[in-house]
Amino acid sequence: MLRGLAGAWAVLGPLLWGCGLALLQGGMLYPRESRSRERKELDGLWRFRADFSQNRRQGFEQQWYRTPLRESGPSLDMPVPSSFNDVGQDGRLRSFVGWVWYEREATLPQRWTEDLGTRVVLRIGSAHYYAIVWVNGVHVAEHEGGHLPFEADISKLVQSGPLSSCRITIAINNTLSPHTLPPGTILYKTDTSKYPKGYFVQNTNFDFFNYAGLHRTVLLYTTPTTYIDDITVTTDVDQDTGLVNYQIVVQGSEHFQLEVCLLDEEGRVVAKGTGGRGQLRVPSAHLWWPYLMHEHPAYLYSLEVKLTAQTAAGFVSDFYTLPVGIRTVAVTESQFRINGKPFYFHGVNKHEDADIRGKGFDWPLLVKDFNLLRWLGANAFRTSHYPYAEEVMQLCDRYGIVVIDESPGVGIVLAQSFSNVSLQHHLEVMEEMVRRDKNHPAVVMWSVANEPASFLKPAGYYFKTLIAHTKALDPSRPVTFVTNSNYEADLAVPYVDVICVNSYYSWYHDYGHMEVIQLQLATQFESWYKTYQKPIIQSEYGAETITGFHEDPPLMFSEEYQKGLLEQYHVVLDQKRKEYVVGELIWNFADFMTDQSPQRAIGNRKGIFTRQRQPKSAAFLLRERYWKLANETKYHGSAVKSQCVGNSPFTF
Ligand code: BDP
Repeated sequence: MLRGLAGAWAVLGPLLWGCGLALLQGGMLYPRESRSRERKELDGLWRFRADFSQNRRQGFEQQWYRTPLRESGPSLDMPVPSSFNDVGQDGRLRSFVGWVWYEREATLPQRWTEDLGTRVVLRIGSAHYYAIVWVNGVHVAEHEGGHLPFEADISKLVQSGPLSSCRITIAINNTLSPHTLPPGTILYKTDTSKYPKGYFVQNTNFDFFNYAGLHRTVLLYTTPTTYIDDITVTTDVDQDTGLVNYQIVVQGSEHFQLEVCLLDEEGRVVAKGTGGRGQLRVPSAHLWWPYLMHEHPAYLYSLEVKLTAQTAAGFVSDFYTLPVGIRTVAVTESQFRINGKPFYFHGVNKHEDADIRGKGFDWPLLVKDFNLLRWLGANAFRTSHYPYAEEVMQLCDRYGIVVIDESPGVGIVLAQSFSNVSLQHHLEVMEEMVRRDKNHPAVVMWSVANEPASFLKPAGYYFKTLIAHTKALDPSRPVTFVTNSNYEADLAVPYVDVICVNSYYSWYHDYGHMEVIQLQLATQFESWYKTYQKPIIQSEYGAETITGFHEDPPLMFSEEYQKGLLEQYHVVLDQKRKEYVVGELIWNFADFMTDQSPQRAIGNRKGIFTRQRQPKSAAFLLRERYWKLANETKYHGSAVKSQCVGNSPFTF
């Protein structure tokens, strides 16, 4: 039985998106240059100060945003994008909790400040966790949540006088509370025989370091004052005709015309349309296929949108080009299907994490990671445990790496974190996430959370509401969350389309006893499937491994143990993937930083690559397996060669 809406999509697609869109306020298109749009990145060195005052509020009391930061006290140079934690030598900054202040001046082109037909927008890709923004001392934006972008229209401010520059101040607070996503608690330690007065620690229920700062690009961009605010595209296939449903939102005027044009990779026009909503038909369409599933994976068309509007100042035009992949996604009782063919996820879980920059976006790191993924023969990853940078999603579209897009709903275990306040925020985060990532063909499923206490009573209502809301926002994709609860106790799994299960047999349970893995894993799969008859993904499994530790027979933490554990999992995965298991995602792609604890030897070491992206023995094991799986499950084309001329594993 088809659970997805793929069948009815051709007819219902545009209509359903209409319903979904009504819930979203305004667009969040990725800022691209075009004939009508410019962009100016503000990456580089910013001035920075952490507010070490007792109540962390000195910056507000003294209004540090009113004058240049250097006038209110000493400041440091801070790179953007980067976490602030690991770039300095001050241990207090590494573990700082509270408000930090960033500031820089931006020089603006004359046209931006003088042409009143130009709209100037300040966009912050990610500020973790809570941010307040001022331009020239005037409050322009506030945003909660560290993994999604936000914007402020600053045209009026920069066009109100003879200005050629503007001063941008951003105050960021990394404190996590039971109602933030992810949640956390601040614990005051009041025993004065052990702790100084006012001593507190930030506690969390997730296993990665709470890096903070301006993690992604901060930029200014322009549009005309009447502009393309949002575009939503969904696709379907009818025989060999691709269907592209589009919906465009315009702001600034009610009198406008829209023309859309779909171009293939050679730049040939393959379909045209007019108006704010419609369907383009592409005969003999090239479908967007995942990496290794087809000879020409990740085929992208370009949707060129042209807006012409009549304004008081005359005619204005706005242009925006969106990459479009034509593909379908559907879920049956035992399969995950892409373009009607069974798809098996063989991939990884990742983190945005690296030496020095922490969670700061970095192009060399990004390209290295994608080269490693392709070397590995991985066709998918989960954005554990928060939405990744938009540039990451764009590369997934271009390379055909399939994504399970996860919200920052990680560590929801306290009763308070299931309250209506928390739920309301979580619903809003899903809106922001769907709004940002809805047009990526690589995104095939939303994950609303990782390992919540889904056995607690309030979890049933919480996840029923959250998943229904996400489906209302985007009826075209399945929705899941990742569970580590017992199949009999879990109150949230009834609402998912695909069951994603994490398990750490012979690591956190029966540690050292790899001989029990096969039995326990088979029982896990059979219990879930018997109860729900839904496809299952092994969404995490792995073992802590310190590169260079060798023990044979294998002992925990050695490279041999990691390999041995994976091999035991693979035996069962090979049986069950013939039935209803539709994927396996190793924990983790690379070692990553965590809070300090007796269980963590400078971070989590379950990577198959080190934090510096060098392979452990398990990486070679997995590589062999993934290329074999690719050969078995590919749809089209000759055998996938992992060793071929030029030593490139990527050609067919
Ligand atoms: C899982 C979590 C993941 C952890 C992993 C581990 O989902 O974030 O890093 O365990 O303990 O439960 O290594």
